[in-house]
Amino acid sequence: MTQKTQTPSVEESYDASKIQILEGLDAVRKRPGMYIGSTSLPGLHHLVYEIVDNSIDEAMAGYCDTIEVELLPGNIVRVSDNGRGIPTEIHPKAGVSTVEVVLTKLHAGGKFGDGAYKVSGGLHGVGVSVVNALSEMLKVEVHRDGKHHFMEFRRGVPLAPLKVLGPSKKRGTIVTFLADKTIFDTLEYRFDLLAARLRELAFLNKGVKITLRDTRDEKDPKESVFQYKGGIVEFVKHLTDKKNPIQKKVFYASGQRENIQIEVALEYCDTYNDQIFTFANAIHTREGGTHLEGFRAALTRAINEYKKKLQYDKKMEEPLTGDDVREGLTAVVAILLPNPQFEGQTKMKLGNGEVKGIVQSFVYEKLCEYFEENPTDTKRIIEKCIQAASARLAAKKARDLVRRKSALEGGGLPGKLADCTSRDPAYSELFIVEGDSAGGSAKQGRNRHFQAILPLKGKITNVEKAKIDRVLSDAEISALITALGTGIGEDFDISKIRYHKIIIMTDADVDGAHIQTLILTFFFRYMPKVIEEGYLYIARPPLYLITKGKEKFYAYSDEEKNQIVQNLGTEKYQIQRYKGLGEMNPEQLWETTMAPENRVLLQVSMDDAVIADETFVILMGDEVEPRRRFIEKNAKKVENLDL
Ligand code: 0RA
Repeated sequence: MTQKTQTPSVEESYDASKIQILEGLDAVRKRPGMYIGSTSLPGLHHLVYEIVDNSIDEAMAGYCDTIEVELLPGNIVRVSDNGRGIPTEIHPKAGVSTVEVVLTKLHAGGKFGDGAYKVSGGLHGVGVSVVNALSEMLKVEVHRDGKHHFMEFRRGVPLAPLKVLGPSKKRGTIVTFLADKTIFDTLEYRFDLLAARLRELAFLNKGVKITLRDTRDEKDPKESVFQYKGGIVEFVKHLTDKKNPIQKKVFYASGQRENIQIEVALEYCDTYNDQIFTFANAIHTREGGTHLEGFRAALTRAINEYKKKLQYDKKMEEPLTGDDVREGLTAVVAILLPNPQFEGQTKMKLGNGEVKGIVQSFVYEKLCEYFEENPTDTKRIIEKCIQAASARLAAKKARDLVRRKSALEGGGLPGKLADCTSRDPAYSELFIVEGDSAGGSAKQGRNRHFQAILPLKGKITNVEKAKIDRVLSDAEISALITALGTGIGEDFDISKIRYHKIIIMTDADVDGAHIQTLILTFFFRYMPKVIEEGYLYIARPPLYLITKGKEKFYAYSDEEKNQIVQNLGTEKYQIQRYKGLGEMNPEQLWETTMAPENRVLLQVSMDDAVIADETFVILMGDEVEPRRRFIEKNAKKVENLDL
């Protein structure tokens, strides 16, 4: 796996004798999920990562600087590196080549003996033999000791022993495999998912050049090259690319404490949200864990200390909270440790208890040094945190006011909400509708038993560019929050949500797309749980009405329109292009966009926080085309959802 920093000495070098043989491959084919998590898309991608991780190991040991991943026609994958190459000599215990041992025996890495960081627990580092067992075909080429070696397998079984094809001046390993279609649901690798992980690996392994090439469609080849000399500093710069940093330079620290390697980079921007990416042995710990806890504690403590030291206490007496010091923060925390324990629902939370204190004292020490040496950046950071605290206090006042007001009004719902009669959230839907006129049609056209309508006037505050107190004072947003029933910020409680379908219904024009984006951004930033739970949808009103005599056809895309027109042939028909929801009468709106049996809903999903965040920056930009593409790509089409 992708860990370990210690370069083995000559005596310890990985010779054939160190390879431990454990067991055969039948178990893997019987229960693939145990080894790679699933046999769906994530499991399929895991195969690629498994091989790449071995190449990364070579890079970390200082023997490899170039890795290539190719998606070939027929969904064949090739991973090449210029590392040492898998050892080729006859394994003393097994009596066959070490290549064969590595490719056929479970956990025969041999690289995780004493002294090396190893990944245990979770699904990581299961070994290339698992990939072999789950591949219909696998070929391995090793360039080593001046020779070009070759071996081939079918479902993990060797076709012939390792042979020499000829001389070679190169060094490295090339693995080419075709995943077993009788095991995997799909063999369609996704370029964007692979690219996101390979980019991450390139950031975490500074200097290593990783190329992803896709020639599955020979007519449309794609290629991305990831190489970052600046490592995680460049990672942070990449994440803050479209934002305004307030520091002159990114904070960076690296070092070793006890047997843990720690690397931290951070930068504050004039934004209001935080993004902290944590890694343990190059595994993205999405659920955080002890390294994150240590980092957060150090940040809060160091900033409060310098707030006092630089006499900012006169300006604000209150101590800064964790939320205050994280506002506008982008950070990457990457550690390497022996025997990581991965916990949590998705095994993406680091559990090693000792890590918290070690990371905390290291980061605290390095931050204090930085604050001593960079007074300008330090002042800006502290002032930014103090602003966050003032906004927090103001928002609390505003919230208290809202609470008191709603207590006075008996917890009343917003005046312009036309609520449904159902009180069962699982059955209730909220349509967020652009404009009063479309809102009027929707109110008349709906099924009032389970459909509620909230018309929004104009454009809501762009939450990307506003502080929480301004966001909360936006009348449209506060009506939305009240209608949802969840509360906001520290009050937020998903279990109080009043509707399990929240449907954004806007015009199919530029303004509509903008409003849609503003609403999406609000949920993404302030109520991501709503998206994660799968409660957020986008309605797709038809673009065309085609009438032939008394018959009506609705088309939701240009292709559909063309299809309908083609089917009608030379018959007489009329086409009306809908410019807005307002052009439809209540019955039409119901029939085309609201009725569960006819409508097209897109479920909004968040696949990867990094991809999502990047795209939200695109979404907030002025260009409509990338925004439309994003929405189409990320919204899963769920037709006839209620049937
Ligand atoms: C076993 C031992 C050594 C390297 C590897 C396996 C190895 C595996 C893969 C898979 C893809 N690329 C790879 N590169 C290396 C240690 C080699 C030595 O001691 O010379």
